[in-house]
Amino acid sequence: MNDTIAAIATPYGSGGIGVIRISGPDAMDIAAQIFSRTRTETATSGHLESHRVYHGYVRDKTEIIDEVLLIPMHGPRSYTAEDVVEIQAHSGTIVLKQILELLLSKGARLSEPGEFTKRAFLHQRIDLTQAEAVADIINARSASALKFAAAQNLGALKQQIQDLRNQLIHLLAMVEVCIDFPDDATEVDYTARGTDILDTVISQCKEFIQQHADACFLKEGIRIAICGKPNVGKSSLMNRLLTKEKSIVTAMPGTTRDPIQDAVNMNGVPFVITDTAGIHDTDDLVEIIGIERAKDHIRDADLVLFMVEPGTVLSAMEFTKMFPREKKTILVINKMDLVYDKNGNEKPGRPAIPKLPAACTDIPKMEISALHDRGIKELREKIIYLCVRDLTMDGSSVVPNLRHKNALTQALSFLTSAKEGIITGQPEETLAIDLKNSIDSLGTITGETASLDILDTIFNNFCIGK
Ligand SMILES: Nc1nc2c(ncn2[C@@H]2O[C@H](COP(=O)(O)OP(=O)(O)OP(=O)(O)O)[C@@H](O)[C@H]2O)c(=O)[nH]1
Ligand SMILES: [Mg+2]
Repeated sequence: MNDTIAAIATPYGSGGIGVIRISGPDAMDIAAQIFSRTRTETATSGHLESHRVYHGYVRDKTEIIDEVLLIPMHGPRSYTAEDVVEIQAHSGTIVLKQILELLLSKGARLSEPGEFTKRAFLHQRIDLTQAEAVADIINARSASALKFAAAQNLGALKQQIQDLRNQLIHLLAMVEVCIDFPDDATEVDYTARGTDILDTVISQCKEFIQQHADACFLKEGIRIAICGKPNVGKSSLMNRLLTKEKSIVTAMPGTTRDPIQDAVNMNGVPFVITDTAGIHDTDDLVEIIGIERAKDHIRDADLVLFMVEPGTVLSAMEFTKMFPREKKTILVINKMDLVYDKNGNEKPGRPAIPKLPAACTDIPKMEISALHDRGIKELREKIIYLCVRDLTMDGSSVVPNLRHKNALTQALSFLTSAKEGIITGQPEETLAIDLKNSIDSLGTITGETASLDILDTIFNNFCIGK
């Protein structure tokens, strides 16, 4: 962190304004060498005051590259807690690149991905959960994911993990007094207080792990698989839900072979929808492979849309074999335009509406026409209701990510062992080791005890300039 880094912070391509960031001990000096406040000056004369906006020019010797705004921020009141300068230039690939190259020629180094945020962490301006939330905010694909990321960025998870750690540190202190001063041990009875603390921390860790399970799909997208026999209109429904022509639709059964996948945002909730090959008995090798892949997607899906068309008879065996009872499923009866005309009157000689086998009548049923866009809005509402109703989360809730969950699980095993140790009256030394390990596991979440490997994994996933 002894050098000064620079990067283009805004996306590649043309736009209104592009931002270049510089951070480090020489940020002010380097900026002053390429920036002048008037057209006639060749460099900045005088001191750049912190948190002011300067209008001026970036120049390479005598040649003006761009008219810019320059914002100096003296550390620690900056994003990285170091001296930072942001230059707002016109956003074109060449102009930003030229300014960046100029900064590099004056002694700045091109930053690595996530290096600005990593510096903010290393200077202890933010903890690791807040740093991760920065990436989550940038990558949020839905309003709900953004809400959780924003809460985490403000320190919601950090605060709660620190509280748990502090309780354990307090307990560890009591245990260590007993180890160091055995004569006074009778005065420090940690048994009752210790069990209370461990119960509280254990139940909170379990709750966090559950919250991860409940809500991680809000970040990654709820997985929906559309499946059924060939030609029932699966691809037509896929295109309706995506509101674009992604899957090929033809009157020929067996049109879709490879699974087709795309993401869509419905009511602020992210979904990843997969259209699959029609499932039926076949000798066609390509179809057989497609059907196997369809089954994989059904197995992995959070919700299955099982599609049928009027005239189909559903056998209980076929149905229950395909859908395990615990799998969320909606029976979607498509092509209802063949049954009713647009005024809702039955058509003469209409095909029969499929009925669910007796054992499965609790499965929700929706009638639609993908071709005529009927019932799609209601189907969307049903999907959202089924997938999101169990979540009772407000803006202050935290959603631990997979890394946090793994650390919590590890902490939980040490905590359970510590509690058993107290109950069975194991030596204080063993108890102290379990407590220390659980404190360390929780510390990896906030970064207090995180290894370099963990830091590299986290920050390498950032974009350059953040
Ligand atoms: N009448 C009517 N026809 C429909 C409807 N939805 C789809 N179709 C037609 O049914 C045929 C098959 O549609 P697809 O969407 O390709 O069906 P699929 O289930 O993806 O078919 P495969 O990929 O071959 O398994 C096409 O001719 C569609 O126009 C509907 O709601 N009503
Ligand atoms: Mg298809």
